[in-house]
Amino acid sequence: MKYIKNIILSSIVALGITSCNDDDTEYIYSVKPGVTIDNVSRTSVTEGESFTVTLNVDTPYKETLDFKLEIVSGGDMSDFNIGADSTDPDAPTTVDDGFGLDGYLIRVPAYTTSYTFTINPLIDLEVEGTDKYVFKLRSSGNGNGKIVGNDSFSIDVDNYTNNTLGVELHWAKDQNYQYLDENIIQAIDANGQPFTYTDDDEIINDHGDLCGIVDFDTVLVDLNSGSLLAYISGTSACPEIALESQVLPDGYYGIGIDLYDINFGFRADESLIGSFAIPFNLKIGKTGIFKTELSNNNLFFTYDTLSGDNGGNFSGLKIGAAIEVVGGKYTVYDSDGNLVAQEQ
Ligand SMILES: [Ca+2]
Ligand SMILES: [Ca+2]
Ligand SMILES: [Ca+2]
Repeated sequence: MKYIKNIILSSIVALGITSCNDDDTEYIYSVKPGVTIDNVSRTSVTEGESFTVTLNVDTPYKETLDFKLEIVSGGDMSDFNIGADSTDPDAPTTVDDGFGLDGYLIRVPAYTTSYTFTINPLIDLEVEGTDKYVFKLRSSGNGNGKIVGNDSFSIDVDNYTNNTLGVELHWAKDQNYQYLDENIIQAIDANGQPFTYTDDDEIINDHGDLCGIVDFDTVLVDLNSGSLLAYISGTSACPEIALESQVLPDGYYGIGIDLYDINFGFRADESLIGSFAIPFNLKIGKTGIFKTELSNNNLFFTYDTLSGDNGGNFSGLKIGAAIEVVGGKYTVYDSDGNLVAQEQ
């Protein structure tokens, strides 16, 4: 009997040691709540349509249960987002967050038995067939919950089509540059009068994403009359994307790119040394029906006129591409007039 007691005692001591190594001893005796993928609201959608996924929790828990949603096949992270509003989605995780592959955190609130979240397959310019997106849910973050049963689900996503003009302008690039720091110093002379002088000028090497430095907008131009017709996309976003601009009647159009602003965030005594080109990539199409793209590395430079310096009067505008529309079909040319693609 004494021998058995000793065993029990040493077991308790062992448990005690385990508990001390854990942040919170009471978890040792608790069972993880089991979470089941209970319902996927649709079996097929078209890009732009949302569907919901409902999770059931077998035992309500006093803390949130963290899971991560990943796309396994059929698409990638740019093909969907999650959240009640697809235009203001939840923030995705990245590898830097320490949750592994890129995905979305799904946080089941404390004390709930059922939780529903929304997945939004996104409209894009791509001309595609039907994709089968396969998603996987895994325990993540605080690891409070565990998946019971099937941890994956799938949905068929049909290509969305629209006869309107779609334009995507991309200009992300990590750019190296140098700037001069004049170290302008404000001082007071012997007579108590303020004066400025420059101390040792410094040349500083730096780099930055042109997405955050340059602001382009896109504008539709009638190339027959030379008149500006409308903004295609004039936001602070990078890239500038407008997937459903307008149906273009037969005619000859320019995709104008307006250089609105360049802002390195320099202080008054700092200035760019030299200059560099601002490359862009332009995708043009009818959403889901026709798409082509071109790149240009020598149309825009850092010394170009900025529209924003002139009250947004389009003085920074250049024609990035031309579209000839005949019988509703597009023929796309680059800024030098070279044929890029023709809609069949
Ligand atoms: Ca797609
Ligand atoms: Ca598509
Ligand atoms: Ca812009």
